[in-house]
Amino acid sequence: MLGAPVQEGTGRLGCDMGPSAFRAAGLAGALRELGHVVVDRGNLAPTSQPEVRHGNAAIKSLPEIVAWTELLAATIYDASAEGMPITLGGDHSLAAGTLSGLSRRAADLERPLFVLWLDAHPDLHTLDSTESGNLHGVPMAYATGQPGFEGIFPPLAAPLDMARICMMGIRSVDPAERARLAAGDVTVHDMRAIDEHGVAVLLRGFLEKVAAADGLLHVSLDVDFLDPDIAPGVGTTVPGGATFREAHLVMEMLHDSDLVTSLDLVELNPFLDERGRTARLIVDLVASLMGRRVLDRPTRSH
Ligand code: B3U
Ligand code: MN
Ligand code: MN
Repeated sequence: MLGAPVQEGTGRLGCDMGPSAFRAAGLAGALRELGHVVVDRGNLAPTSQPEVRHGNAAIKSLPEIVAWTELLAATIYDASAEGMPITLGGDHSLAAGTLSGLSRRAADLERPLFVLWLDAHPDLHTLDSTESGNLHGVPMAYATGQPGFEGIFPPLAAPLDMARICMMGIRSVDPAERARLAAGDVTVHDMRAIDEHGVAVLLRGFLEKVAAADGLLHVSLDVDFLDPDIAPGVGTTVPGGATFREAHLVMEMLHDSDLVTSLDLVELNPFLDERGRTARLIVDLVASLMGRRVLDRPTRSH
């Protein structure tokens, strides 16, 4: 576990308390109860900020986010050699750093990196296209090598192949992101697809691809993937998100696949939460991902 209390990527304060809330909700204990060895490395903090600038005047806190990206890229690269890094956010801009570090690890291992992006948003803005200027909206564009990040963000060992990304829960897409998704071959299972087919069928198809390619699998879980009725502790609530059971089923299937090699938990804002219920829900979801199950034997899928 690594705390990354970055909040400058959102339009509001509070995500910096995310790592503390995950700890207070019992994340380490829940994983130890399942038999895992858990090491909490505490919270990271960048020590200096680069002098970076961009012509888009809307952009907020560019030096802070670039500093976090550099720090996380190096830290997650190292941590991925030792075990399964779980990055406790912090806002989703931190995924620029984790994906950068993991793409370097995947290149070293000569294994393809796959990403399951659980989010209401694709976070596929470039520095030029973001209108809000909130840099939690850009990590996917950076990680997939979209133009305009060069010389500002750290260079990637290899850009993430769009064909190895699966997004689930998507229900808020800006026009520039829509155009990028139309041009690339990211698999996008929006809420309509989930309603129509169910999460199990959609996720199984992706997991089969990861397994067939002997890939690394990074899971990036944005709290707003979940319906705001069950997960109010997030700054960008979008109605119509994943239900309690859909989210647990995704996590249970991920556990059974034995493919997940790293995890981001992002966008929890404890200031907006109701007595820790969102933090506790995320802890329970991570427990499902790490092996908690209803019965002491695998659940039969047929
Ligand atoms: N796409 C919008 C909204 C947004 C993206 N990510 C979150 N919100 N959490 C933007 O500001 O870029
Ligand atoms: Mn996000
Ligand atoms: Mn989101």
